[in-house]
Amino acid sequence: MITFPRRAALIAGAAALLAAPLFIGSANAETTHEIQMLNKHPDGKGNMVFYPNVIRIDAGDTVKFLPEDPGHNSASTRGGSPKGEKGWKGRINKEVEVTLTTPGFYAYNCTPHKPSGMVGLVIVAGPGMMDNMEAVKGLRQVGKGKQVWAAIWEQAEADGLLAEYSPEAEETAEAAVDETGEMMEQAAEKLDEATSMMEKGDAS
Ligand SMILES: [Cu+2]
Repeated sequence: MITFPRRAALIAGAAALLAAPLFIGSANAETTHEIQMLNKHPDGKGNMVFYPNVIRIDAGDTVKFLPEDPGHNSASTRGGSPKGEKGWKGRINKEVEVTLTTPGFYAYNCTPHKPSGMVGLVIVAGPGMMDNMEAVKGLRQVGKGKQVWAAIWEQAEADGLLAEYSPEAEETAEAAVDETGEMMEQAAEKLDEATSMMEKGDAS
């Protein structure tokens, strides 16, 4: 019979094995990304901010803008979306949710606080994503927006968010997901075995 500490360790180990690959596997699914609209940056980096103000997502993912503080909205910046994309215009104090299917660069701002630097960038990875990069980078910003816009692009560059979409990298990621899927099946089998061993132990 399996003693209690051993049984607890076994269950904890199996649970960890099962939980970790599940998390990796979900990276491939369509995801919702949240961006807060705030009066103050949580780390003191200025007032009137989108947080975070630059993200890279996969085509088909959704971005949700949350009105955490009053007085803000999220609206596409004119000329700041890929060709054929109309963009969005959220109302003040309202949550707005957009699903972005066309790869490329999307500039947006808060209508009342654009001159205060409340601007942001969403990068949608996929084929053809680079087509409008220079156009969006060169958008004319006003007031403090100029400074924030420059900082956003520096940050994006530093974090590797401006990298061209690569199908090879995508395939590698998919292969890794397949591999973790197999690991999960094996772990599930082991868990079944362990459970039936425990049940036998309990019965004796
Ligand atoms: Cu605002």
